[in-house]
Amino acid sequence: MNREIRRCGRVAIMGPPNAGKSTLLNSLLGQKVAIVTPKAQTTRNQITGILTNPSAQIIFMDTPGLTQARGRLSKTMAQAVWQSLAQADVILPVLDAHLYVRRPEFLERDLAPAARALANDGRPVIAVANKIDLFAKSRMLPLLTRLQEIWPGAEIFPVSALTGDGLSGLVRLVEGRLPEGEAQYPVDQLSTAPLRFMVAEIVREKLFLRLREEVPYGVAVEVERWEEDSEREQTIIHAVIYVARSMHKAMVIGKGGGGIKEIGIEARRDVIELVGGKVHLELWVKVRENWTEDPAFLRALGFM
Ligand SMILES: Nc1nc2c(ncn2[C@@H]2O[C@H](COP(=O)(O)OP(=O)(O)OP(=O)(O)O)[C@@H](O)[C@H]2O)c(=O)[nH]1
Ligand SMILES: [Mg+2]
Repeated sequence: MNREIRRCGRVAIMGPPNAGKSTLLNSLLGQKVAIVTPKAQTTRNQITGILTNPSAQIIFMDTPGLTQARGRLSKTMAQAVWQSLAQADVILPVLDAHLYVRRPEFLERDLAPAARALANDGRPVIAVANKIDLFAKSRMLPLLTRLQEIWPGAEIFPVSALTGDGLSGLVRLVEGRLPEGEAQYPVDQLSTAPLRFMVAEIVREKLFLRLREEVPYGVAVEVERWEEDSEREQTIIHAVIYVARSMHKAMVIGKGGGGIKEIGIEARRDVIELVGGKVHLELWVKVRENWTEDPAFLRALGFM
């Protein structure tokens, strides 16, 4: 372990769906560990991202967007949020500042409950006002003032996770709020997520980007086979795409298999970046009616 590291702690990145939590995690690490799409409810699990600087190790936990939990899958997603909150030394609520610049009347509704819940918590709260690249600087001050009124216990920090604006300052601020302690992970470790999970997530990202309406929310991906083919010097990966309804299978496969082929091509590109070398990625689609309500299957997929 690195002897210079004096601070180490866990930081929960949490907030409404689509606020840019996963984008923020990836930008902070300078590498993609969490999938990102324009659709709400992309993240389903706690995703750990470890940032090790010369003097501190920050263990970020990206979490699913907080919404009204309906059904078993969304309940397990909510559990991932509460578990992360319980583990956190520092709490990092992420807000879509652009949304609140346009709709200031939502601020009170969205923030006041969290501000109240954490008022006597004692842990540092750094509220990240994200997406500042989307509006004029002149609109910033009124927003930050209002945020501070609603959440007096929080330090408020404006950033753009997309452009990187403000991120180095945010890292310094977070570092200063961490407890003292030695690094908990090797300095070159970026995440605790297994490669199999990351590959399944990459495939799910491509599905989310392609599918419409409710279809992506009934999709799950599991890597079933992972083999190193030493003769051909390639990694063979078989992944199964589960859909919750039989009519969704045809939508994933697409006309003449075109849809699934495109998903395979796009996913393979990212998988190569992740694992290096040659990759043979095969995708199958299986119907599993109502898997989102099946606790045993959810556990098999790695949900708690
Ligand atoms: N313009 C702009 N877009 C952003 C920024 N941060 C995130 N986005 C976009 O917002 C959308 C949602 O980003 P995600 O990172 O997936 O959001 P999330 O909070 O992780 O969403 P869930 O996992 O669904 O809760 C994507 O289209 C991102 O490209 C930002 O700083 N500026
Ligand atoms: Mg996310």
